[in-house]
Amino acid sequence: MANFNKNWTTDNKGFPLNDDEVLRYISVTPSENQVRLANKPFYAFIHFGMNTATVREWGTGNEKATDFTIKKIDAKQWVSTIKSSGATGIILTCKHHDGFCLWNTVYTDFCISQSGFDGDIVKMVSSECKAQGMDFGVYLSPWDMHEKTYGTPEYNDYFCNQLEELLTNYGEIFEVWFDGAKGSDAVDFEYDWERYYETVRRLQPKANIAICGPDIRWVGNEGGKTRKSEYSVVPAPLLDAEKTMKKSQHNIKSSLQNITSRDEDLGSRNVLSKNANLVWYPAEVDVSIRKGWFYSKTDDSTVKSASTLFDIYLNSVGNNCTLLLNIPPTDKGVIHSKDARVLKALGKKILSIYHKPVLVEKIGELSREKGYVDFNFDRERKIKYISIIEDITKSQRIEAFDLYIRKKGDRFKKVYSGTVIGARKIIKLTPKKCLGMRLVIRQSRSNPVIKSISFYE
Ligand code: FUL
Repeated sequence: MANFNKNWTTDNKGFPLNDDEVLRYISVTPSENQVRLANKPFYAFIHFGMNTATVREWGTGNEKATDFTIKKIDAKQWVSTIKSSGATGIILTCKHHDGFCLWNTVYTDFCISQSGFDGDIVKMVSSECKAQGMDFGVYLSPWDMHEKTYGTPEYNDYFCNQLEELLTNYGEIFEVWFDGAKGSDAVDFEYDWERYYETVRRLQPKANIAICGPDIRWVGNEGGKTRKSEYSVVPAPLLDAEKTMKKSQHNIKSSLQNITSRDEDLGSRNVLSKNANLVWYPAEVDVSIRKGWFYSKTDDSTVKSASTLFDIYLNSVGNNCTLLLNIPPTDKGVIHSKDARVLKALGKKILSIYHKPVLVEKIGELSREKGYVDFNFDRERKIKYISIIEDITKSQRIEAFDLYIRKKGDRFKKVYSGTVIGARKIIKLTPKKCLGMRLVIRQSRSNPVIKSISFYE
């Protein structure tokens, strides 16, 4: 028999419901920018540049601008194809580690205007995003294998000058992606992060700064995996996790800090209690549709299926993370038809969840009088997806919950047990006939505040 009398209002699984320590955790809440991103949680990466022309994942630093032999791109096709997947924004690799700039920068000749390509690729893509109602963001690699000032204080000027160009000439920027990757043979060099952040805040106050930045953390892998409990309130030292280690995709072991973005538990009470400073730092899942980040014909057989991508969507967007899906255009300047087909199918799958809810209920703060909430359907339904959204402006509070279906004769059956919720939890059930459902919160930091819960068939 289901025991509904043991819930957060009664025993809270033995954890304090409200004490100073709990108040310390729930006092940590997102910025306006972080809330905005949580409401548009799926966007795309475009890796395109010198490596597309030379068919590499990482350049060498010895390329010449004329090695970029690509003569045209179809930015309209890039944006419309990505839009068909349901993504709402695009982050372009304006400069990858090789240092080649896809815009007409005045600070180096190693850029698109010296390559024989007619146009400014950052302009082309950002304008198309604007035309098609998509957000636009920039990736600018701090590690630069080509720039000769790299490793000296002048490089910080160079980097900030380039940031200024990107953040003033291309409209509104929704996210700035600072990559921590660095080759193991790169010179030791401290980037002036604070100055980089100040530049972004000054020129694009609505942009979130990701990875080596204070707004969005790296989920810790590039394979689309997330944790059982993905927390947004985490210890402040995690803000530096990506920038203090010399890491690369070839050398990913970190021993420099005692908390890393790869740890399984980043935000339980046990972890938080040991840290004086806490921050709101939600995770982003970056994953490529193919094996590599840049296009290579040999990867054509590695394009993930729409079902795999949909599972990644459910595990990221549906697990308190944002999803940054990489789609690398080919050396012909288009998104490959194989990728395009999969993206369209993914868009359909995502729409199929949301298009016809059986029931949407706004809830608000739950009171202590009753430890659970009931939902009644108009008739017998076969529920397949449930989406629960916590009001993250009140922090992330729920730590454990159960879901029951209600059948004829008020018979309840547990169908799901979960831990944290946060910005969005999407639960996928094997569809079971029921007349209603019951949500039981088992453990929470103070009273839960649920924005909404939606049921889909
Ligand atoms: C990594 C880089 O080294 C890869 O080339 C890619 O850009 C990925 C998103 O981040 O750190």
